Amino acid sequence: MSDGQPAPLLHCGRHRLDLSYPRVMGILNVTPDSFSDGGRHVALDDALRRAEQMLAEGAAIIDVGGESTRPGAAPVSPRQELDRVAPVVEALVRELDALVSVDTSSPEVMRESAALGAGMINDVRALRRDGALQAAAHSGLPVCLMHMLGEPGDMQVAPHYEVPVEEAVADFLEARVAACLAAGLRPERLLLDPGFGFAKTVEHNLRLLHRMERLQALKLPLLVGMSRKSMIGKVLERPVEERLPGGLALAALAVERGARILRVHDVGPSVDAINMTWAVLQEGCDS
Ligand code: 7PJ
Repeated sequence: MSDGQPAPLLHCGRHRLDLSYPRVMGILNVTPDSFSDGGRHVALDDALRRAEQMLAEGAAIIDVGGESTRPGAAPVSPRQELDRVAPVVEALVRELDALVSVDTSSPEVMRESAALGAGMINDVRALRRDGALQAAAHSGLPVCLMHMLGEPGDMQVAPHYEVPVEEAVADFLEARVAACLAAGLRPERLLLDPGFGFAKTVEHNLRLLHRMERLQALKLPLLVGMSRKSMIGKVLERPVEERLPGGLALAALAVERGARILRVHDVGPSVDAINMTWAVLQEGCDS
């Protein structure tokens, strides 16, 4: 392959995910403010329809999250998180046979989601919670390890790095990979994410994307999430509902710098932007 990335078939429970080209992960938030509050049944139905739409638009994965990790967000208990996430995971697996990833740091949520048929774990805390390494190892599922310093509640207070941000991120991820391997996780089931917007200034985020090739040295598939984030808002001075063009530009650049999974809200437009970028990059490979 052109970019020296590892063998690209990821085993995600019953699903196989071909990462020989860049794929889209659609975001499905199931925090109480994300769907209409007409009761549990209505909320579940809304979540299913939204997921169905994202799959029809070309999402390969649906990322279900029940904890808000936005800057300054309040923590939720594993019980609350499980109450939000479990019915949705179960329905997406049963009714849509979707490849579901669960955006969680809680070992309880990892265990229960795996039992319900989820195919991937996406942990913004990179399995640093007590028991998370063991729960993830036991699940046998792929895990996305993301870089963040501190906790969502305080991470944006004054992000500061002693070394260039891409080096700090690479060192952190390398250490987390080592911890995972020591806990029995298989290297071919690990993915890495620089964690755009997590304990980073806008300058850190821009530099990290620009230098993302540094992370390819770790030889694991890269996942990135920049959709609608404040780095777009700050550069373009756009509110959250006007950040799609900026996000598509970032997605194209991320693919060019080796990203293989893009975590996005706007699936259809992102699939087109990514496929167009990929077509150009492939043209350079045969000559
Ligand atoms: C990310 C995430 C990200 C991964 C969130 C938001 C904040 N998981 N979960 N990477 N961001 N892997 O979507 O604005 O960047 S929640």
